[in-house]
Formats: sequence, C-alpha cells, structure tokens
Amino acid sequence: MQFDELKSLYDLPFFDLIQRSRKVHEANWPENEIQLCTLLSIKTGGCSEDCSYCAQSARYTTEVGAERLMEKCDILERARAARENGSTRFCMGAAWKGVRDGTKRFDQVLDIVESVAELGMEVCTTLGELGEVEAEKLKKAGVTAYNHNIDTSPEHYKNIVSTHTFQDRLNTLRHVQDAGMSVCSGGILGLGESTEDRLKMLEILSNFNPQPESVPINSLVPIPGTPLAESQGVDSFEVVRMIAIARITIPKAKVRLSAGRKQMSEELQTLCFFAGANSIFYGDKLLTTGNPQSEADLNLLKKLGLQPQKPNRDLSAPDAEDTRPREPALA
Ligand code: SAM
Ligand code: DTB
Ligand code: SF4
Repeated sequence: MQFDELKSLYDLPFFDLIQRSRKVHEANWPENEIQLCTLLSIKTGGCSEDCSYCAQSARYTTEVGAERLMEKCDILERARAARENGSTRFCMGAAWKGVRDGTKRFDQVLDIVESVAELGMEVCTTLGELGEVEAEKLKKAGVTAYNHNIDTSPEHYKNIVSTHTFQDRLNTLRHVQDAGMSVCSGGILGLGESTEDRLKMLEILSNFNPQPESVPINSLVPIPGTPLAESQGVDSFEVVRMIAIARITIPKAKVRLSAGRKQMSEELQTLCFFAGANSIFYGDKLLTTGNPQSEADLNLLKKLGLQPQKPNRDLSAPDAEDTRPREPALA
C-alpha cells in the first residue's frame, strides 16, 4: 500500500477506521485467539549501539548492567516453563550489534537454538545484524522467525540511532527472508516521531514481499539515563489507530501489542485487540522492563472470551507474492 492510502485511512473518523480494521481482522483471524509469546533476554546489556531508547546500550548510564550470555541449561528451563504456561512462541533477545559466523558466541547461540527448537514451540531470535550465512545457519538450527524492527521511518531513524543505518536494518531483513525464516518487524511509537513517520514505517512494512509474519507495535518505555528518558507518552487513540492501520495493510500478520502494555489500562488493551492486535508478550518481564503479570493477562483474556492461540504446527515462513518486487522498499 502507498503512503497516500495509509494517510486516507489515518484521516478517517476513529469509529470508521476501527470498523474497517475489524472487518479485515475477522476475515483473516476469525478464531478469537491471542498468541502468547514469551521473551527472554539471553544476553543483557553492554551493547555497542546507541539506540536512544534502549536500556541496554553501553553508551548510557542506566540501571541495566552488562551480563554474560546465559547458560544453555537455564535458557532451556525458561523455555520449558514458557511452553507449560501456554506460550507458543519463545523469543530470545541479545544486546548485540549483530552476530558473526565463525565466532564462539555464534556457535553457542546455534547450539542453544537447536535445543530450544526440540521443544516444539516457534523459535524466534533477535540478535541484531545478520549476514547471509548467519541467517542460513540460524534457520538450519531451528529458528522459525527473526525479530528485527525498523522501528520508525528512514528519515527519523537517523535521529534515534547513529551507529547503524536504516539500510543496515533492511539488509538484515532481506537475509532473513532469503534464508526462509519469517520476518518479525515493527516499531516503537513515542520516539518523537510525526504521524507521517509512523505511516511511512507501516508503508515500508506493508510493502515487504512477503509481508512480515508478525509486526510488533511497541510503545516507548522511557528509560532513565537514555536520551529519551523524558519522552511524553503516546496518545492512546494514536496507538489504536496504528494497530488498526497495521491490521488493514498487513492483514495476515500477527500484530503484537508489545512494550508499554504495563502502562495501558485493560480497556485500552481491549480496544487494541478489537482493532486488530492478536499477539502479546506474556510473562512479567520483557527484556529489561516490566510486563503485566501472567495471571492478569489470563484474566483479561477470559473476561473478553479470547483464547490463547493454539500452537502453529506449520512453522514455515509466508511465501512471496510473484507479482511484487522482493526488495523491501525504501520510501
Ligand atoms: N539488539 C537487537 C536489535 O536491536 O534488534 C535486539 C534487541 S532490541 C532491545 C529489540 C527491540 O526492542 C527494538 O528494536 C525496539 O523496537 C524494542 N525496544 C527496545 N527498548 C525499548 C523501549 N525502551 N521501549 C519500547 N521498545 C523498546
Ligand atoms: C519487540 O518488538 N519488542 C520486544 C521484542 N521485540 C524483543 C522487546 C521490548 C523491549 C522493551 C524494553 C525492555 O524490556 O528493555
Ligand atoms: Fe543494542 Fe538492540 Fe538496544 Fe540497539 S536496541 S542498543 S542494538 S540491544
């Protein structure tokens, strides 16, 4: 979809927009289900990058210190617990610029992935930049989806990060697609971006071929010590509008209501689910910040008559559409 079409959606009266997104949602996701994903930070803090929202950058003095890569047995214990709690996706995050083939660190990650994959959940990793070889090896080890957010528009990206470029993000996503992993890519609301920046981000994601399998929509969790510590929260209705536009433009994606849920009321989360969000991070911690208690989430789903999504036995990535170019488009 093109920018003008996204802008026309954005300009609709609120009820018209969510009515449209609800229809798309019902046509593609009729089951009243929410996917539960568990997140685990397997390597926390000490990151070389300067993403101005992040608690884990070594450039800022935050409460998060640099830790070592977790032991495989501890990761497996957490993965088994996640499966027992009903999670169907296990996502492992690392505060790295990226991973490189031939390094001890990458071999350790491959070994961890192989063992986690045996548990039968969708295995997602988010380890920073990947080249072709790294992507292929991760796929072979059992990664089903790779999370790498474009985070905002190409124009605004430069104001948020200086140690890598928006094009670097797209290159990694290209390698993920070429290796046959599903792309999980979305962004953050609340980085001081304009509405145009938000719509451009969704325009780029919607023009990926294939479209992303999942699209996390994070609301900034302001981290003391980072340049964005004092950022103003995003207006609730803007969050709902972005979810609705993501649902309309990327109909088959899991739209994941990600960071920032702890600060949202149950009513706002409900509106987000109605507008098209169908996945959440589940468990009381994201990577370094808090998330609602599992019990509270299960209670909310129960009140709404929503079921945790059943495991996806077909773990293959979506196919590309022949008619559209494969290159993720830069605006
Ligand atoms: N280092 C890897 C990378 O940059 O892709 C993986 C981890 S990184 C923490 C994953 C994503 O978490 C970021 O792209 C961003 O969208 C989100 N994120 C990080 N800190 C956040 C914050 N304070 N508030 C909201 N989202 C955040
Ligand atoms: C994503 O889009 N959000 C998750 C996951 N992908 C890796 C991370 C959210 C992190 C929130 C801040 C923190 O906990 O440090
Ligand atoms: Fe590092 Fe990722 Fe945080 Fe950026 S977002 S500082 S790359 S962990």
